[in-house]
Amino acid sequence: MLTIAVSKGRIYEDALPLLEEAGITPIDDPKKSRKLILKTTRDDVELVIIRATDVPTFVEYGAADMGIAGKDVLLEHGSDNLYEPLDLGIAGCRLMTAAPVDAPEISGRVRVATKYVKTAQRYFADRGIQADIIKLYGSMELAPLVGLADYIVDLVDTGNTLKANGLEPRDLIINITSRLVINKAAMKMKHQAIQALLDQFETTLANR
Ligand code: PRT
Ligand code: MG
Repeated sequence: MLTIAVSKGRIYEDALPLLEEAGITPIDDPKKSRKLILKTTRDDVELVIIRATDVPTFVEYGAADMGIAGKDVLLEHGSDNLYEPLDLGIAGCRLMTAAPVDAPEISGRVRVATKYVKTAQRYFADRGIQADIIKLYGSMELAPLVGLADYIVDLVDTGNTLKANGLEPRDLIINITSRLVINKAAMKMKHQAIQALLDQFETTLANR
């Protein structure tokens, strides 16, 4: 049995066509079902549906053989215990700093609200900027509006969320796509099945 960890939102939507090309179609629709383990049209493959940020943890510990996770989540998780053999090119966005429209550049210490604490810390440190990072779990856009922070670090796709809250994107930290990650032991123990799936994904992506 091969277990693949996927999160329910946009990554799942974008991953579905890739999985289908490999003959993997979930029997239940995770939007309608409360099941967390989804059987598929391949009896040797099941999906586990988890939070996006939990995907590297499940794969690292071998609770899933492989998973699909955003580079944002992988950077923040920061594990050397995963193979990351393939950029799936799906669920693309940008990790950026953002600030209120027309707010002046801040000299000296800045306050930054984000759920990407480690990545933001590294980014500001690399630039020699003193930053106090405030960890939030959501609604980052609110922080500059209520005086909690000068900047946020968050994912930007269309930019509509920033705009709706009077914020503007400032600096690009990194372009984000989703990656296939594989448990190291599974890569040895289930090499044939995993390699076959990898080849299939690569072929599908090459034909896009
Ligand atoms: O469990 P949780 O709710 O935190 O995760 P989720 O349900 O959002 O997970 P899922 O499966 O949707 O995947 C989240 C992953 O999708 C992220 O880790 C990214 O790799 C990727 N992704 C791509 C995005 C976006 N684009 C994106 N735009 N994740 C979030 N957003 C949010 C962003 O945080 C902001 O609030 O969308 C808003 C910005 O969008 P625009 O279009 O208004 O700019
Ligand atoms: Mg979400």
